[in-house]
Amino acid sequence: SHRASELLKEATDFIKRCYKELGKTAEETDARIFQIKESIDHVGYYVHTSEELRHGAKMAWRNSNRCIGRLFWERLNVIDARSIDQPDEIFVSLFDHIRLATNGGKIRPTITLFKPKSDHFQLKIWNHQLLRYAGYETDKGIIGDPHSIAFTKACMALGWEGQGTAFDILPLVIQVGSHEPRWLEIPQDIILEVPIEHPTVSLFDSLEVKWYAVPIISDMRLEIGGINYTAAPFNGWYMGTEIGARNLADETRYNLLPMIGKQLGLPIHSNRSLWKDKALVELNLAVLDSFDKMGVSIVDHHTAASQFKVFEKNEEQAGREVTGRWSWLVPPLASATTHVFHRRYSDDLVMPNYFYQDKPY
Ligand code: HEM
Ligand code: NRG
Repeated sequence: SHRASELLKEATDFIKRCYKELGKTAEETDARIFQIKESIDHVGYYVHTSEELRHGAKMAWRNSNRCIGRLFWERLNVIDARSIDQPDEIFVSLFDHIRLATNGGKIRPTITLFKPKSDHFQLKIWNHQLLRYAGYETDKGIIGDPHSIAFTKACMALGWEGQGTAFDILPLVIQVGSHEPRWLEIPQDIILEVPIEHPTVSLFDSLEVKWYAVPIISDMRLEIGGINYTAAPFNGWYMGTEIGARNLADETRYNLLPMIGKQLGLPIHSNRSLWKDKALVELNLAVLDSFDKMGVSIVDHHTAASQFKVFEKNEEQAGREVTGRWSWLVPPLASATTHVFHRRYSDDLVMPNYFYQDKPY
């Protein structure tokens, strides 16, 4: 069939690239491709070896055009959870992921791979990230993270109730096949959070601002050699600006700059006072200093850009072209002080890779 020949083509492309990078012989490569062809002919799919899975997930990180953290692609910790398909066990592996990745603050880049999508099985994780704050629309305006409003409503429709604070951690929601989704609260003791405080001045009046330690993207699909891992939560550590220049600062997110401007005594009615710029710098200093004080891994944007430069050099030496999306790679603060600003990247799609998927709610 068309589907089978498409799958064999994707698989063959992947195995050739993967086995070459792993230093395997032409005989091994050909034998594996033959075996995959047989499998596709007989059952319509094939199963990755753990070595293919491990390297495929790393290649996909290396090919993530919007990611500035790719220098460390070879150091991805890959957890093979393909033997698991029961909701209770799935929740346990997601909790394990949070605990192992958090590692007391010394964050380990980690991915957990569940059974890929097939005619018989499909796992969907509804959460955008395993750890994320709820957002509520109230009479007095939005409380919490506006980014989470739709998902928070879905959780509440399933029977979840939040505390109603600006920083309620959402529950995990998973769905197997067309069964009803199931939700479970994440145990407090595996959630690491960092109170954000400036080393010398009070930025937030009486509001207690915090952020969670580990960004674990859980709504993307990993495609390796034509096989679709629809549940493949992955994490690295934060770059400070993600929190300090976007999550806490965007007008459509926590929108804290006006409060900070007032706290700092800046003339917030004059654009030319550059009060937003000053407030952003102090907020970003506070984020980095707070993570440092708690011993939680985080990278500043200058260091991240230098690391990305090393990645570019490494890739050139390996004979691979670096693909990238400029508009995402350029940090949202001090952009032109990083080399990324001053060069171009071609945004070509290279496989394997991570993809967005439709939201189930
Ligand atoms: C995007 C940094 C690890 C895959 C990003 C972004 C940053 C970043 C700053 C842009 C996010 C945004 O603007 O919203 C880092 C750092 C890491 C890291 C500092 C530390 C190790 C990883 C890992 C993977 C990965 C382990 C996958 C295995 C991606 C992908 C995107 C991305 C797929 C695009 C996400 C989207 O489109 O929403 N990364 N990353 N990154 N990163 Fe990384
Ligand atoms: N900007 C998002 C997270 C996106 C991915 N960033 C990473 N990924 N650092 C936010 O929550 O702010 N990672 O895998 O480390």
